[in-house]
Amino acid sequence: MIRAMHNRAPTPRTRVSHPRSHRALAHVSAVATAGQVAEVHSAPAFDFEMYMRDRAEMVNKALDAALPSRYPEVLVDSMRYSVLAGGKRVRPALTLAACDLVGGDMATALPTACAMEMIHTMSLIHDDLPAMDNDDFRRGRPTNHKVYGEDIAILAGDALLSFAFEHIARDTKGVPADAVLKVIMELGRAVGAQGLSAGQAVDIKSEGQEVGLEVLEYIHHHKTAALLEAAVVCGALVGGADTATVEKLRKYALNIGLAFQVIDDILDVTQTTETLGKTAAKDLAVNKTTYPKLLGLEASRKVADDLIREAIAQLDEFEPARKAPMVALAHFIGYRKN
Ligand code: GRG
Repeated sequence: MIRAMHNRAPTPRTRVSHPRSHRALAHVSAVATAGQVAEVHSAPAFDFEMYMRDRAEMVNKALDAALPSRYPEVLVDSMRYSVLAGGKRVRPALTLAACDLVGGDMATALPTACAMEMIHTMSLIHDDLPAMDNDDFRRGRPTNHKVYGEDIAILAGDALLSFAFEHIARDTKGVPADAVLKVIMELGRAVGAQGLSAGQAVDIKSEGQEVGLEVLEYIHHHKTAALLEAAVVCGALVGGADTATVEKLRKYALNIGLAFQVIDDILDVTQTTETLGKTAAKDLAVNKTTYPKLLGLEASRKVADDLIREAIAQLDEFEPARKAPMVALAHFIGYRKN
């Protein structure tokens, strides 16, 4: 059902009543039984902090080695400035975890994981531009265009986007060519006119407008969930997953993807700029429609909880120890503070 919402174009500026949209989400809570939730909470001890530190270190090293570092310095400095500025590294962690979950060799997924982070960073650079969200602060430092100028920031984003695909195609080793092709197709779709670009276009054009839940879900699915979906699905493809498993993991990803943006909306009004590393209360300032604005904080929190539960329910067939990282990543996304 989430897949159907993902593909369907909303009617812009039509207000959809909350009850209908809530019915759409109602099955979410029904699917995850109390037993499943209990199983998640009693899963074997798993040190998520250590896991993420380890994954971030692995990805940061690989990014540093992969990113170009020669002439023209201004362009490569600008690319490296934003990519190596930190960030939670959730998308590459998901790619590596999905590959591992389906029995693949994580090393083979490292170029794809890095590509996810390059494209994510590229989207942040462009999102922060004056023509888009016009932000001065990202990952705890001045935004790319504040340091390098708008012209170079645009080019750094362009270069990161194309380099991501080049990196996957050239540096993925030990994976059948047809799986690499599928990865490139998934990623291309996720960022194009049916993915991030679409979500961003509708988001921008909806600013200051009366927007209902259906349009908001369209924006969140495309602007945010699409790349998280690609991160998980591409990790599974590199790991050699069969179609049924890929599609299960896609559902997991679409649920955590929507939850990610619902939580982002909540954090915008509940956290400080310092905690977020980006300007807080920005959605309010530009009168953006968000989940808290449409539903209130408590109901938004419940939507996120239900989505996380539904995501975890997709992992039923895997043993607790094997799925622990994917379960912990879902929890982290649902309960993060920045
Ligand atoms: C990729 C072709 C292409 C176009 C991009 C600008 C744009 C079109 C889309 C904007 C996408 C965007 C910035 C969505 C917001 C997603 C989001 C909640 C980002 C924050 O992610 P975190 O919290 O950030 O993972 P860190 O800094 O931790 O990585």
